[in-house]
Amino acid sequence: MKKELRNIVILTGAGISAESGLKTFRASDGLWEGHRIEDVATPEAYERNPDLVNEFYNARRAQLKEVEPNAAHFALAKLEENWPFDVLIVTQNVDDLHERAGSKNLIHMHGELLKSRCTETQLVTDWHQDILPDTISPYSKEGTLRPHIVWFGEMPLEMGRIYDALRKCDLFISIGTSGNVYPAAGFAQEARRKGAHCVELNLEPSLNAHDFHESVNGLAGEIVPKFVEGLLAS
Ligand code: BJW
Repeated sequence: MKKELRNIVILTGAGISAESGLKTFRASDGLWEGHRIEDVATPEAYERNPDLVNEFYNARRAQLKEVEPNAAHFALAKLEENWPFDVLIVTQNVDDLHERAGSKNLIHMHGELLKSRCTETQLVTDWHQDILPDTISPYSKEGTLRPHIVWFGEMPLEMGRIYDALRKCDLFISIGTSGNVYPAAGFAQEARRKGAHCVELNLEPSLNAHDFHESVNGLAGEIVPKFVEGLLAS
C-alpha cells in the first residue's frame, strides 16, 4: 500500500457472522436449506405465501437473541473508534451484531431483522417480535407489516450514500461475502476505479477475487483483528 490511507469503506457479508453461530447463505448447510431461495427472498414469494416467508424471518429474528458478536465485529468497532478518518461499514447482513459490538457508522443495505415495514406507507419501525398473519400496521388502516428486508429485484437501501463513500475512500475492505449478489459484488470494482486500495478478507476467494489488490483467506475472527491491528499500527 503506497498512498496515504484516510477514508475506509468496509463491506461485510454473512461470513463475518458465521463464527457467532449464524448460517451463511451459500454453504452446503446454508440458510436456504429446506427453503428454495425463490420461496422466501422475493416480493413475489411474499405475495404468494406471506406465512412461509414470515416464519423464515421470525425464526431468524428469534435466533438473534441467542448469538453474540465475535472478534471480527469487535475489531471493526475498535477500528472505527481509533482511526482518525472516516470508517463506514456497509453490511449486507440483516443481523444486529455490528451495532452490538459498538460500530456506529453503519448502513444495512439489505435491511434489518429487527425492523418491520408498513406495506402501505413504507414506514419502518423497530420490531422485535414475530410478524403474524394478523399483525396490522400501526401506520395505516389498510396496511400489514412485512419484514424490513431487501429481496431480489428490490432496490438496496442508501445506495446514494454508499456510492458516494466508495468514490471517496482510499481503502475498501470486503469481509465474508461470496460476491454472488449485486450491487454489493460490484463495490470493489467501483472503489478501485476511483483509486482505492482493495482488500478481501474471506474464508475462500470470492467470485470477484480478481477485483482486489490483496486477499487474505481464513476465519474472520482471526484475520480481521490481525488486519485491523496492522492498520492501527501503520
Ligand atoms: C467466511 C466464514 C468465516 C464463511 N470467516 N469468511 C444478473 C446479473 C447481475 C445481477 C443480477 C442478475 N439478475 C438479477 C440481478 C440482481 C440481483 C442479483 O444480484 N442476483 C444474483 C443472484 C445474480 N440483485 C438484486 O436483485 C438486488 N437488487 C438490485 O439489484 O436492485 C437494483 C434494481 C432493483 C430493481 C430494479 C432495478 C434495479 C437485491 C439483492 C437482495 C439480496 N437479498 C438477500 C436476502 C435478504 C436478506 C436476508 O434474508 O438475510 O441478501 S440474498 C442473500 O445474499 C442476502 C445476503 O446479504 C446476500 C449476499 O450473501 P453473502 O453475504 O455474500 O453470503 P454467502 O453465503 O453467499 O457468502 C458467505 C461468504 O463468507 C463465503 O464466501 C464464505 O467463504 C465466507 N465465510 N464463513 C470468513 N468464518
